[in-house]
Amino acid sequence: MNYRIIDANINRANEGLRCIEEYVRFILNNKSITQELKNIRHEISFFFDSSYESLIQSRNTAEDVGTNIKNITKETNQNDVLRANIKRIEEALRVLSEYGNLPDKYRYQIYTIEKEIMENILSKRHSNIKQMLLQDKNIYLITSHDNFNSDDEFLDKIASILSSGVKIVQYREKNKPASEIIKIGKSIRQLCSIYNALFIVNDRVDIAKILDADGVHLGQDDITISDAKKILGDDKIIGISTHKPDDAIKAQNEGADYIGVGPVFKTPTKPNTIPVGLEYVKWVKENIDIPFFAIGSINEDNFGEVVSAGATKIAVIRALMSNDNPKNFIDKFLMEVKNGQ
Ligand code: TZP
Ligand code: MG
Repeated sequence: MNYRIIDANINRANEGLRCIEEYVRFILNNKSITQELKNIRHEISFFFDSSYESLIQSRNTAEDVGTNIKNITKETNQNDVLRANIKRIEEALRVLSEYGNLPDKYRYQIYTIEKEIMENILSKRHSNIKQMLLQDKNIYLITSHDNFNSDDEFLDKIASILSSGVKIVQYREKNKPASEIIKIGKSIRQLCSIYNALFIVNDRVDIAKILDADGVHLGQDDITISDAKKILGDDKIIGISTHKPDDAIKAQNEGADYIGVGPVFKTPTKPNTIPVGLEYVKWVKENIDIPFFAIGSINEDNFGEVVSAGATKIAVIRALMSNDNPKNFIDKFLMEVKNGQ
């Protein structure tokens, strides 16, 4: 065995592994990949452990003809550092396998980890974009076809609310057949595009996909966030209703882009649900990092309390759908948020 080659490449692999471990740990905050990298480092050291003394004795850095050769790449940002170090590890592991019989499985593990890291980076990038999209959305319209005599009347109301400044709309329809939901959904989708508003579909991930919605809103009993991502991809917004701290923590851990928080007050839309009250709003404000919309019978008379509890975003049905002057409601709420901050 050529100990100088082995020694140099163990060091090279370890240094590279450490560099990417720090990236995964402190930039991506990914615990499982961090652990995998640590395990590989330890296993490689362990594999060559019996040769440790010979390896150190063979070391002659002062006379290494390679130490004066300049680095070809001068890494300029964190992603370049990451990429260069992944390549460094792969090369070092190849050398260790050729000259020191290190099993190839470690190199293959790094190839898989490289893919996982890249997917993680992309998904983080998508999350950041979605957080930015949600940032200025303070009033979320949830549609209800109840109390409208025709589809046209219903769509006109949505258009009037959009023209009053609402920038996010959820099409919620529990009673119609899929074909009709798709037909009406297409029209709402178009209206949202015209008014530059986000268009979200309630419950139905399949219909969100068909309508090329900006996202889907799930309930606790609907398909999971990760399954919704499989269908819609990483760039679509996924929101979920939550009713207690455990729901909110789970949603955040599973990668929800926002949560609904409620029902804050008793609402006829959910007649059998006990309201969660303002306490839960306060808890979410203090403990959850993703955007949240307070929901459930929020209106002009009580939104002050909701804002005082820490909400800057609300989702409403009646306060907009049954309001002859949606602009007035929107302006007053935005003023309340502004004054409350
Ligand atoms: N989820 C919790 S409360 C609610 C939903 C869909 C209904 C909200 O409607 P309103 O008219 O704002 O009380
Ligand atoms: Mg639902």
